[in-house]
Amino acid sequence: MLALARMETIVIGHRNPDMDSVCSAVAYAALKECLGERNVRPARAGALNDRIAFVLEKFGVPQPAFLPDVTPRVRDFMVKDYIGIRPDQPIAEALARMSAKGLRALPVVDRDGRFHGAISENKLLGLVMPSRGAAQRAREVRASLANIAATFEGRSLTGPLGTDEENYALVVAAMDAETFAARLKNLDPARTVLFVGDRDNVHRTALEGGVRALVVTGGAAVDPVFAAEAQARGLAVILSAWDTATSVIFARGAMIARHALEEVPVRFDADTPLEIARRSVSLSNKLIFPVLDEHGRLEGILSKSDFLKGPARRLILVDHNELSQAVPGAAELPIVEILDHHRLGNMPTEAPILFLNQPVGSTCTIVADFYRRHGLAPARPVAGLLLAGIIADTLNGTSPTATDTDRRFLEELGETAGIRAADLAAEIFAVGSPLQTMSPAKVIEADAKRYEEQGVAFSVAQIEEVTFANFDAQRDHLLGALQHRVQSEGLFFAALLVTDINAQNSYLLVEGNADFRKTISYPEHSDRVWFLEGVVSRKKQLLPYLTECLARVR
Ligand SMILES: [Mn+2]
Repeated sequence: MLALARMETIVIGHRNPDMDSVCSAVAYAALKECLGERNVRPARAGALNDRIAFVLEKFGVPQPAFLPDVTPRVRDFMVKDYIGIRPDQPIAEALARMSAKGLRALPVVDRDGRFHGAISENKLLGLVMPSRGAAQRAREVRASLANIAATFEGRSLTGPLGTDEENYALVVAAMDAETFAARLKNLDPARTVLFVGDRDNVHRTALEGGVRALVVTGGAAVDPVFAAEAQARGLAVILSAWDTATSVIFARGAMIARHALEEVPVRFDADTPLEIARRSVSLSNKLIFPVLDEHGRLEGILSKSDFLKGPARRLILVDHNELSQAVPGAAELPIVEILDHHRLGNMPTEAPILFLNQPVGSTCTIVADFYRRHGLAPARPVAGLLLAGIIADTLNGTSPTATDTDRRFLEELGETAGIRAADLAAEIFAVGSPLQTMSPAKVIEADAKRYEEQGVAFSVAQIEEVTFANFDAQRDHLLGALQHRVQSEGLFFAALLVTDINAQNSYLLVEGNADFRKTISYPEHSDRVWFLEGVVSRKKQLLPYLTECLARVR
């Protein structure tokens, strides 16, 4: 249940998002919300072009969140409100915090937020209760008198207690004064803290023997005259309400955290991909790992148990189904639904999912159909976005990919949105000609899709223009940009389809493998540029053609 409560569902289109993928993501997330699903958010994997921004603004819909990468990272799993301990605090306090919260380790952090190391249950156990082989350490404690007294809420009768650390020996005088006097000869009195009940003669022996501190246990009273003499001669006298054995056990917790530190050489920053963190953590015997910011301050703590948490996000993919086109990191998250109208190129999934791939003109048509099936009408702004998505993908119902279903929704959604499809189409395509408003590098990547087939990778981009008037001036720059992309991404070829949506024709520009280019049989417009009469669809017309050409040279 906990995992479900924090689970967020992201509806997201392909990289280099186009109108259809952005609008279908927003509209489908809105439908999920209407259906009562919680924590469903639309997102986009890339920048919005001017036409998409125009449509969102026209219908008053905020831009979906920009999520360039969904790889699970340390920041999604670390604990930010961790419980820590300062280096100058006693380990007794660390133990109290650990046992109160059931923790097995604490980070040691100073007042500036700097991480010093960890304190673990295991290490503390060894310090407080050494093995028999280390028995001579069993009564030693490196601490100040003030911290020792604090562990059993002791009250000093001889003024403020020292705050300098020493290696003290905790000694119990469960014997008569004479035996103790003999034993004191084998001790270093200046480092001895003596625990004893109401035995006045032992108190006196301790004072005469130069013992550093006397803890009078069991709530026993001490003669004020003795206390005054002790103060004058430098013997600290401390009252404990606890019995001797309990007071000694508590006193062992007086050591400060700094001396009980364990180094933690494995450190992360919040951006570290979780998988990389998992590998380092699996090789370490530590329990907690610091997540540090760029100033070396502790931002969070990653514990081994954090890796058992389920993923915090799951994905609904719209307008694509191939992982090579999906937002980076998608393969590491559960994909719970796919709505698409492209060729199948998806990986097998582990669990059954809703997969709807319908050969219609746009994903927005599929989403509009979902509303209809649920007996719901999209709100006016959502209808506007759905309309825009269908218009952009089907060139307002004229592309060979357009179906009667698309055209029917163009009509219906126009009524709901309060604008005729033809009018919205004119407004959309009048916004910024890509050739005039974008750099050649941006033009060829704005809507580029990458494919992997027959052992090679290639990319195909498309832009829509309302005229070819600006084409010739940009042609050589576009070829240069394609050439650059071929080299930088190691592609077999890179193509750009420039479509005149009024005349319903396209130019095809191809850079890359020369043998491949020779297989293109359309009329040549100029070097590496062909004229494709009646071709307006990358998916339905161009891609099958390019795949065929590719088969001839592979
Ligand atoms: Mn589409």
